[in-house]
Formats: sequence, structure tokens, C-alpha cells
Amino acid sequence: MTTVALLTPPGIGAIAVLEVAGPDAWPIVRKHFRSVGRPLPDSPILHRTWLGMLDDEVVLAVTRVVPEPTIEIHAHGGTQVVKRLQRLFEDNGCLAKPADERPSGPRVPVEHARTLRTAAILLDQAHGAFDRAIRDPRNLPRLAALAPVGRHLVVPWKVVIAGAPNAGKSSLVNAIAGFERSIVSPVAGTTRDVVTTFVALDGWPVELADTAGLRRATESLEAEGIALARRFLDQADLVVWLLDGTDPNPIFPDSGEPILVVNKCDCPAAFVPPVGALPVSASTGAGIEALIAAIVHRLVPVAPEPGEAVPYTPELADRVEAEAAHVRES
Ligand SMILES: Nc1nc2c(ncn2[C@@H]2O[C@H](COP(=O)(O)OP(=O)(O)OP(=O)(O)O)[C@@H](O)[C@H]2O)c(=O)[nH]1
Ligand SMILES: [Mg+2]
Repeated sequence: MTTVALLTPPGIGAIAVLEVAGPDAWPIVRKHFRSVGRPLPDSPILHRTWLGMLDDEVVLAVTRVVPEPTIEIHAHGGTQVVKRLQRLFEDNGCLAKPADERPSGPRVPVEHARTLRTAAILLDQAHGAFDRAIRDPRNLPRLAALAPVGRHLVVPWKVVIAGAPNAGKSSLVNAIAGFERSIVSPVAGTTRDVVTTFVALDGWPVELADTAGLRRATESLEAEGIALARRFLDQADLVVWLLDGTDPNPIFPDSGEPILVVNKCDCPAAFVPPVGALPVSASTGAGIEALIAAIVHRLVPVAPEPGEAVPYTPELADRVEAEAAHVRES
């Protein structure tokens, strides 16, 4: 049987590589390929390449002749080009090999990783780390402990920076991001919309949301910004609540378990900081590294070792947690 398989990951890339393998691979390629240089010989020659047209412009490369001819077709990477080539070979009697022949679980979405660290974890799973581990029920507790990481290998964690107007929320986002993402001004009520910024914290993908200062607004535009901020707070994986260290009447959070931060520690304090609050200065950068470490610790209490199994999609994470809970209760 002659087969056709996509070797490159699905999705848009510069180049896509298809492999046609089997007894009829060479006759089918010869029938449809128009060389722009030397013509194709009657039989494939190992490691020989040709440039030409096969529906679109492609490079042919013979990668094996025994036990069966195997030809790589390097084409432009658009999804339509790939689909047309796959269809051409299927119409000529080739069997389409699924891109994903992994025995259990969905395809590993390596191409959607946003950071090197998450890409490395997803690659470990593409090489079978999770598939091997899930076969042994003794691994369930550890897999369940890594489920929170598994949920965010592709989708960033949402961290909302909240607090009173003028506390320094926008300044803090800029200090963490390392560039001027949000407008900073001494006027209370500067930020109206929610401004999101993608950052990698210790290699983990995080979306920081800078919000409108939470107070009783006197005009409707600011009130809308505050309502939007509250919606983001409800959906956040973590809230960083900023207190203005120079404000004698700071506003404290009314619910949740935020990381409490006292900003403007470069100025004399106007109140005794609450126990456990982290002192920072968004202006000088003091305390920012410790704050990033605290955020990472809350988001990723357990990090996988290199090569370790991780349930790599939200669905697998849910499944593993449910199975681990079931085993604990039985
Ligand atoms: N001394 C000092 N000033 C700061 C610090 N962080 C922010 N500021 C100042 O505080 C003022 C308010 O800063 P913003 O970052 O705009 O505060 P915000 O919380 O985003 O304000 P709103 O968007 O209005 O809610 C600006 O004048 C900043 O320069 C700090 O660490 N130290
Ligand atoms: Mg602001």
C-alpha cells in the first residue's frame, strides 16, 4: 500500500513536508510532477532532489529506495496547498496516514506554545511522556498535581492588577513588562479600559490585565471602566492587589485571596503595612523580582521536571484530576 503523510505540524508554516511512501510512490509522483530542470528518471535515485511543479512549486527529495521508495515533497506551507496535495495523492490511490498516530489522548499542540518553557514541556508529551505515565495508576497523584500547569501550556494565566486609583497599577505593569505599555499619570482615574499585556514570568505565559482604579466613580466613562475591571477580577487566575503606601486611607480588597502589595516603598509609609504584604516600588524597581517570584509560586506551585509527564490539555487535566479524586475516595 502506498501512503501519504504530513510530516510537518498541522497549521500554517513557511514550508510543509509531505511524505509519499510505497510501491506506487514513484510512478504517481512521475505522472504529476513537471520538472523545471533535469527530467525524472524511470526509477528513484537515493538523495537526488528536483525542483518543479506539483500543483504548486515544490522540491522533491528521495529519502529511501529500499525497502520501498519514499519521497519527500517540500511545498509552500499554506493549509490549502497542503490540502490540495494530499487530495491529489489520495485521488491516485494513496492511503492518508493520520498526522497523529499516538495511541491515547489528543494531539499535542506544540505549535501553540507561547514560551520556550511550555514548548519544551509540550515536546516531552509529544515524545510520549504523558502516554507512558498514564498507563500506571500510581502516577495519578503526581499527574493531578501538575494539572494546573497542563491547563496553561497554551492558554496564558490571567493575572489582574487591581487597587485604588493612582496606586501605581499601570506603573507596576510597565515595570513587570519592561516597557511602557500603559499610560501613567498623577491624575487618579487615568486607566479606563482594561489593558492586557502578554509576559513570560520564569518562562510561564501570563496575561497581565491593568484595570481602572476601583472607587465610586463620578462620571459614566470611569464607571464603565470599573465595571469592566470587576468582570476581569471575577475571571482572574490570580489578583495582585496594589495598596498605595503613601495613602493614609488605602483601599483593601473586599474578597478573594489576592497577593497584597504595598507600592511606592521609595517614599515614607503612610500606614503600617499588613502582615505578608510585599513592598515594591514600581518607580525604582525595588521588590519587583520578589513579586514576580510570588506570582509564579501562586500560579505554579508544582513545576514539572525536564522530561516529566504533564496532562497537556485542559480536558486531560480535568480527566486526571477526576480519576485521582476517585482513587482517593475509593
Ligand atoms: N514615588 C513613586 N511614585 C509612583 C510609584 N508608582 C507609581 N507612582 C506614581 O503614581 C502616580 C499614579 O501612577 P499610575 O501607574 O498611573 O497609577 P494607576 O494605579 O494606574 O492609576 P489609575 O489608572 O488612575 O487608576 C504616577 O504619578 C506615578 O508616577 C512608585 O513606586 N513610587
Ligand atoms: Mg492606570
